[in-house]
Amino acid sequence: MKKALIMLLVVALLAGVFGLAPVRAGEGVTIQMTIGSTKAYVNSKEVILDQPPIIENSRTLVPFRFIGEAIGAQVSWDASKKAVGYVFGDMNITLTIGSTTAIVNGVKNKLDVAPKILSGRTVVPVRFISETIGAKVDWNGKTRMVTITSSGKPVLSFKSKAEYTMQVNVGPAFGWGMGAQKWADLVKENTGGLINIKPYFGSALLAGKQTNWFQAVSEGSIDFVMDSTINASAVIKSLNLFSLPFFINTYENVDKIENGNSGKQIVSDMEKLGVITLAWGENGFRQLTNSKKPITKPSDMNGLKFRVVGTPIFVDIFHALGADAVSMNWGDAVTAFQQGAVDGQENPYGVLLPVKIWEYHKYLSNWSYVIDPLIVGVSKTTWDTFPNYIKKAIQDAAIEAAEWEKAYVRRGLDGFTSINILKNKFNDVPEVLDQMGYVRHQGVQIVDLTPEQRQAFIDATKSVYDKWIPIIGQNIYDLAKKDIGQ
Ligand code: X2X
Repeated sequence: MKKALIMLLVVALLAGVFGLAPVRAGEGVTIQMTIGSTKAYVNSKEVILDQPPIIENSRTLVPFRFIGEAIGAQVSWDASKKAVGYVFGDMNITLTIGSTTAIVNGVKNKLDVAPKILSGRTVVPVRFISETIGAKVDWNGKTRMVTITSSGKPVLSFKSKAEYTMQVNVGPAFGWGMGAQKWADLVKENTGGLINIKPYFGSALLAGKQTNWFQAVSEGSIDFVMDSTINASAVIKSLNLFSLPFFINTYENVDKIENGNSGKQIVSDMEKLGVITLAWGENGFRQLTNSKKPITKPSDMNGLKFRVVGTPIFVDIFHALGADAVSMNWGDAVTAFQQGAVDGQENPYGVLLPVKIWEYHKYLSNWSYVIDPLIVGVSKTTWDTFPNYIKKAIQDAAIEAAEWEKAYVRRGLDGFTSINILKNKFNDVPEVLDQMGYVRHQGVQIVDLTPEQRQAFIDATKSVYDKWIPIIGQNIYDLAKKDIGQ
């Protein structure tokens, strides 16, 4: 007892000499550091750093021992592995010089920038360390100061559920379905089997009612989702932006909207109702197919009956074009094609190939009238149960799976861009690289609209804009136009 007291005194004295007030786990702390400056502050007390913080790839790197001790972690250095270790409560963090993979309690997290040695001093990404232990990080761009606020409370141990559910409307043979499986597989791998997500294909948890996914994920009765924005657009009105006919015409513009201010607003609309978007996937630009005749102008659609998703804007679009529209779940749609209960439908190439559309429809018009992104997301109820390192592992996997999935469904439809991403980044060369050519080869007559023909469709669907922009929100529409430079 006495010995311990003396030890404590010695430590306190030494810390006083070195100017660092020791912070024990359990105590709150505020740490301030400025890029390029050796002066740092721990609870307002000045500390001199042996290496000033630097910025690399928009991330701040700071001396590893300083940050560890300042937050109250036990710090270690393994010279043979060139690895830095932190123990904070029940959390064990390992970073390795030159590696963008950090290990937290056996779970892999991706770093934007690797730890490195600068003039003999090891520096580590400060945001990662801080957020992993649950501290808040503020960056002041003007003063170039990073402020870390930690409650000092070690994170409580986390217990995972045996299975987390994932909603997916299509089957596992679709690019979208494969993307969902890839996400689940990556999460399992990166968490060392701790997080086990099971995709329920064909909207199995919703009895096939694809337009109910948002409600289920919002309530937390389904944990994860990789599903179409169309299937959520009856609830989240701003999602109808993607279904405004002939508005978003290129892959470049889809990406700009998703990553732009309009996309952020839509994500925030969903988050308010308890669905968090981790990445954007893609179903694709939707094309028109039918069993009766080539369609080059709106009047060709007169008297034809098309299956559409059960979300109101689609009925409006088809009625504006003079066609008959029937809302139907995807699970019933294929039977309807088979039996000829409908004459046509609309879906992207990524769906047309696996469903073998040529067995039902011999005519296709490349009209790309709407784009159908996928939400790669999670219920807020579920998300809030995860410590940061689990969240990070799940988000890293979502981004990777979505990048693969987008490239897979776009392959051959955007020149060589997506084919090259698949090959170079994922070492993946799918059997069919030319999706359109493949469908044509199956005997489908494919129509490409001339600019004049396309204009006739645009003109015929103007009324949809008048009705739907106020529903979507004029502000979102304006933001989207700005995002794509219109
Ligand atoms: O039902 C459809 O058409 C599908 C598979 O594309 C969607 O889920 C939106």
